[in-house]
Amino acid sequence: MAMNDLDEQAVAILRTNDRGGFTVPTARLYPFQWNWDSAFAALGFSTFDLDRAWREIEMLFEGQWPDGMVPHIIFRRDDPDYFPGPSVWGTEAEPPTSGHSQPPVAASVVRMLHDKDGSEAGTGRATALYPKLLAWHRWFHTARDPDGRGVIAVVHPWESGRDNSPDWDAALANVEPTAARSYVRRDTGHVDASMRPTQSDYDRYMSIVDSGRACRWQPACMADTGPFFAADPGITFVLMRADRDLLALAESLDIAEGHEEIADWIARAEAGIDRLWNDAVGGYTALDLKTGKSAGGLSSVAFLAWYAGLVESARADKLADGLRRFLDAAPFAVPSFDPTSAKFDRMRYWRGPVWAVINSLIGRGLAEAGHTKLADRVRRDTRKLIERAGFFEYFDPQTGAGAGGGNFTWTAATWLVWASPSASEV
Ligand code: 9WN
Repeated sequence: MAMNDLDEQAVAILRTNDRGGFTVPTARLYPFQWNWDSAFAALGFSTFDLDRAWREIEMLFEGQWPDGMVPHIIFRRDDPDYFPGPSVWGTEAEPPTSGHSQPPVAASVVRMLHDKDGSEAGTGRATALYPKLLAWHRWFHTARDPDGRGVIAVVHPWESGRDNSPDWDAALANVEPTAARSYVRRDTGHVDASMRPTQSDYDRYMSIVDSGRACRWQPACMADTGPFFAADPGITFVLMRADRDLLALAESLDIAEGHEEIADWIARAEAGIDRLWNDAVGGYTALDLKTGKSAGGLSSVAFLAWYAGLVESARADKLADGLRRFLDAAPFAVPSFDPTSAKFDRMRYWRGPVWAVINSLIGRGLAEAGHTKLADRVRRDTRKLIERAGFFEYFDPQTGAGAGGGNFTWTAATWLVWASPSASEV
């Protein structure tokens, strides 16, 4: 690809955040390997160093648990810059890890790497990863959907990757804040507190970690006795897409194992997703499985329906109207929460800011479904945000200002693979 200045900066960010085969999301604020950040990082590396791209995913799977779960953080060693560190999670895993997962984008990434890498070595690496991916997806479909509803739940807002989204407000309000011990947050030492979850959120996050540790992070115990269990449209859509990509990968690798099982998961999800449709808000919303109540507002992950391959027409039209409403209300696409809602908060993390990685998934889905105008707007805005503000963790949808951490791995990776004028991926 013909590199421009920002391409070069993005490559430098990936190189600088490289810790020897895996990247950190950004120095200091997030000093370990994070699950979905790494998958996106691999896509970024694939634009200039395929070997390094594969390595990122292989190192992520070094943290896989015997039951198939791939944790949301692999610590490898402790670092006082982040809380909660490995001793708080108490997982006894080796290498040390957190106790729950994160959105499973890796299979989709592995499929893309394999398509790009025509070499025999690449086929070998994809073949070695396939059973690990299959085991992880199986874990999600059982551990996080124990009743076979066809929707995937999270045991902690951190598992959704969208920590303080209004999607979790009602379910989190039912969690008793931790009273057991005092703790010191590190995140607000790196980033202004107005751009982070509140103290009340953190007290509840820690309370769920305490209950997870008491359950030794066993899924059945967490689903039954944990204080938080909510179906997530984000993970449900990401996994639906990842299942389709995993099946396509198996076919192109000529692997027979898993075909029927994956096809069943897809069919179950296509039927189950109805449970998350919320006619009042015209979109798919989170569902608190403890109370049976739907979250009352629309998050940007509802617009991953196209990425997941759902094309049912009446609903798709409503969703497209919802997306237009988001875009009319905010100069920069796509706010993470409905900008016309009272809960919208343009600088506070997952309550309003734009995230480049989410945009790349929404944009890809829209383009595949033939919504070319909307897809172009999402990509154009992402490009503009990065050109104006730099490689920030997230962006204010009203002013375009960058927020959260800087020199951010997944923003740089998304630039290289999708948002840059020189990017070849759709
Ligand atoms: C907790 C690393 C991660 C992302 C998440 C994002 C944020 C962590 C935190 O940072 O979460 O996992 O401490 O705030 O919400 O999506 O993977 O970039």
